[in-house]
Amino acid sequence: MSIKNFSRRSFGRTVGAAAAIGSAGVSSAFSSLGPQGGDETEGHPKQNFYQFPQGFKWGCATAAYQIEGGAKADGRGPSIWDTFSHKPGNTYQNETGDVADDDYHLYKEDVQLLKALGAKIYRFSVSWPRVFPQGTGQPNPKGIDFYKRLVDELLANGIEPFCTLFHWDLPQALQDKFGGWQSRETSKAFAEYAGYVASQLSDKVQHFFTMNEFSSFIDLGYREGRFAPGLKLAPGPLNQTRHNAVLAHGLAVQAIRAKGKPDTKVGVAENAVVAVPVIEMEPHVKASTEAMRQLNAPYLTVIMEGKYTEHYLQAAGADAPKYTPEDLKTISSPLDFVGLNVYTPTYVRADDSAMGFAVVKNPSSYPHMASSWLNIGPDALYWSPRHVNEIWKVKELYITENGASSADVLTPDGKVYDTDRVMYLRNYIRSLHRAVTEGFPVRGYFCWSLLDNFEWADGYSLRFGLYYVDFKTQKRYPKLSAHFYTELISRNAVV
Ligand code: GBH
Repeated sequence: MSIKNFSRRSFGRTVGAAAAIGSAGVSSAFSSLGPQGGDETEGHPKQNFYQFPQGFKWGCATAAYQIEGGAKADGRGPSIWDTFSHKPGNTYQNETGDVADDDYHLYKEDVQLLKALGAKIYRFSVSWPRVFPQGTGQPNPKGIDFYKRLVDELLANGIEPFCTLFHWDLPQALQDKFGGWQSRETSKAFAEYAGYVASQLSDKVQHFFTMNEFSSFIDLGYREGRFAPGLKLAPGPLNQTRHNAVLAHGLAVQAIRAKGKPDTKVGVAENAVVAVPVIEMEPHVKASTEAMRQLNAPYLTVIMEGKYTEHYLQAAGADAPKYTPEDLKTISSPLDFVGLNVYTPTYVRADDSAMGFAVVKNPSSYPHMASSWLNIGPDALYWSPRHVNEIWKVKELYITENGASSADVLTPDGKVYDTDRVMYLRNYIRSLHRAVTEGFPVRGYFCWSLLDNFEWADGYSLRFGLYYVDFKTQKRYPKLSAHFYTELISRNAVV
């Protein structure tokens, strides 16, 4: 069945195919809430104020280590997250990604879950140590073959694949040999790997992201030690490590262009700090624009501007990274699009300091989702694309992640009423609608995430999926939010 004649009548049946893994189907699971698809007889408003432009793309995002499992399958080498999660005390109840959602074996069912939502795009990540078990050298044919099969399955179901090359699962061999991102040897190895994947997949994948979220894998992994590889570097080595990561991104952009098919598109997926003005008025708006540049200095700003801000270099002093002018050119290699992962706002006000802004600390009463860091601030999904577009004039933007954790409860009859996640998504996507309506070039949105999964140091204790996963049986159940998202996609409007 093609995606075109994917009517709500056939909807239940499509998911029925996935019922082997326990999904009852989104519509049938919530049939008491009314039909989908929205014709006027069904009591919905005739005109939806939050209508998105035709062709806007909706989908979901995942990451290899969080969903695949199959940790030792078909010659996969260990990653730093295997090592880190297997060391007691590093993750919630010492949980690991050994099995996770077992998507390595269940990917066909998971593609059906995407299709049941009506998703047109899917952002997955490639596990580097599946493809190069030792980080470099001989590729493992069975590793890349998995992604070829996944891509074929997506395309056969009318879903466009978007490929992320690095979502934190660095081959352990490169950590052992070079100290991981502490060395530019790892940056070079990343470019080789990226070029190889592009050469293998770009006949069917048009969009590649180099890295996912520099600050997460560098600052949490090499400064705070709460993520793999669990290091706490001093400021000098830390800044050099950050530099090696953005350099790796730039080298990979060049390698993908060299090895991929001519019309291959390259970008990055970054959780840029989102500076939101405390009040939408001058001078706070102006202050938030400068804050956006300064607060992202070591990552997105240097990628977009080809230089570190003066303030960043001054503040680092003797701890500033060492680099050549050539490095900066490489780091700022032109991109086809920018991906933004958006979760929380950072409030900013104008002040009379040299930089003209101050970050405002939230009171303890500030509301958050199940993850204590996940402060609720829908405006972030307006300001992130606005700032990035106004400051750096990008061609295209994607929201590469947005979503929320809830304390989901599976009822005895297999339902999950995640009203808080629906509230979160509805309000954030309304803000996105404002950004799109004002003309910022956002082309698509990837909800984080398709499935509950291995939430890094939080193990399986925090759930971000549109589908609930029973990790004992690997059964998937559509949550209320899956029903909401299906309806949103089918109307191309916030519901
Ligand atoms: C994304 O990061 C990731 O890309 C994705 O893999 C992840 O599953 C998803 O968010 C949900 O968390 O432990 O208090 O130090 C979002 C940015 C950066 C937010 C790290 C959480 C750790 C907070 N994340 N941060 S804390």
